[in-house]
Amino acid sequence: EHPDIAELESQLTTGSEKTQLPVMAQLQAAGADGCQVLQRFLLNRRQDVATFIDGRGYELLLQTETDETQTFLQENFPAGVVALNSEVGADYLPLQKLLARQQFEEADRLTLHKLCELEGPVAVKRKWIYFTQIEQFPISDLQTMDRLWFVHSEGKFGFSVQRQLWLSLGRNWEALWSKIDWRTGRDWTRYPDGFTWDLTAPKGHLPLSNQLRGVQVMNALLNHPAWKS
Ligand code: UYC
Repeated sequence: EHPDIAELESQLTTGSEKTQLPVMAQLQAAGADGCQVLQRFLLNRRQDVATFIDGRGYELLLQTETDETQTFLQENFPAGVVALNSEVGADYLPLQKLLARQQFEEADRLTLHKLCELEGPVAVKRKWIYFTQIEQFPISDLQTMDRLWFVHSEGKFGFSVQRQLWLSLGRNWEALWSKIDWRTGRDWTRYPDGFTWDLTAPKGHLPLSNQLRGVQVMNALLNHPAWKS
């Protein structure tokens, strides 16, 4: 039957995040009227720091692909819902575009590339970062990438999520690997096909950090001052 748009709107504005996620999907499915509610909702929240609720709303409108929603996004959120801050003039728009479409595998590769760029041209060529350089990486750049992952994964992915899990496991790497499905028993998960490139993955599964050369890169990333405020 016809969903009651007004009822959904009131659930959207008063509900918990857990309620808001399915309500947003129902509004999008309800067509133009529902999408207008989503648009108003996003506009009303845009003074605040974006959460994964804003990310989901943005994604749903993006998926709608009507002229109205696309014009709305272009005019009001041309770079998405996360501020793409960088201290070094890096462009995070391509990462935003991949994550907003939940293209997690491509986004993971691009994240690795952006980290290499933060180190410099030698790292870009080498295709992996050297752990001693990581503490020099700008806070705002790491926070931007983390926020993009978090906001476009219903709060599941990102370095700060991995850090929280790692701390909650008493900083035990072995425990973290199993928790985030990077290892099962003695077997490392195989790149890329063993990993789960969608939201059915466990919390903290992405982005990846290749452990082939040891844990120092991951250790330096999760200990960066970006997560300590
Ligand atoms: N890979 O196994 N990985 C690669 C992971 C390991 C290996 C890339 C993560 C274990 C080789 C990414 C895990 C291991 C290559 C990841 C994982 C291993 C490769 C692409 C679980 C063997 C290069 C970016 C911890 C026992 C050959 C990059 C190839 C690539 C990520 C092997 C993102 C999280 C110890 C040989 N692995 N990696 O850095 O396929 O090359 O290109 O971590």
